[in-house]
Amino acid sequence: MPARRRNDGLNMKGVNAMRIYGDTQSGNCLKVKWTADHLGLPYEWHDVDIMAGESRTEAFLKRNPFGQVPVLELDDGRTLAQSNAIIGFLARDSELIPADAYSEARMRAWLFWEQYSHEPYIAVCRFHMVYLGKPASEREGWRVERGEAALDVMEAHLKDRDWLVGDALTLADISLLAYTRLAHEGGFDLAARPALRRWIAAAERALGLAAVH
Ligand SMILES: N[C@@H](CCC(=O)N[C@@H](CS)C(=O)NCC(=O)O)C(=O)O
Repeated sequence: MPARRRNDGLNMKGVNAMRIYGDTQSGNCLKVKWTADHLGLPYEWHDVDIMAGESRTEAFLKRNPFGQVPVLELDDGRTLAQSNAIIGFLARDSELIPADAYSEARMRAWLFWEQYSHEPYIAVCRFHMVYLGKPASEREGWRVERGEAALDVMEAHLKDRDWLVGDALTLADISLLAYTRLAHEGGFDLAARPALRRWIAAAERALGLAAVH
């Protein structure tokens, strides 16, 4: 069977820039920005104020019926939602995806884990505090517990590794960096998690981001 071609025929480095619809306070959106920036892909950034309902307008819902950012819009008008799907698309055939099939699968396992076992707890606690202005004491206990457990899993995994998968930055690091580096804004404390703090600093350096800690 011939090897599958991953190029869809679009020239991502072409003249017409793609558009990213997002909120620069949102980790899900920043994953997409960091990936495009790291790969040197040209894009136009369009700010969407989710608190003002801009992700629920008729025009926006045509781009993403779920009414959420981020959304990628290609120069031919096709759109793509879901942060981890978008970064996978942008980074196809790049060094951000391990070449070896098993390592690539492990990287994708972290992306699924991020959306099911990390983001709903850490990012949502942060949403309640940063966007809705609630104090840490009003966070939902079950959500806090699962967020703490997710951070513990990462701390244990990174204890004797520099990166989540293999020996270089991959999409797994980009995806998980987004809300882990902002965990304190959701009331989580990384002080007793030295491996996580070291990994955050290394990933921020690799992406050229100013440190948040
Ligand atoms: N699973 C989605 C989650 C996207 C998401 O939750 N987006 C939030 C901002 S971080 C949003 O647009 N919320 C507005 C709304 O739901 O109305 C992804 O990874 O892209």
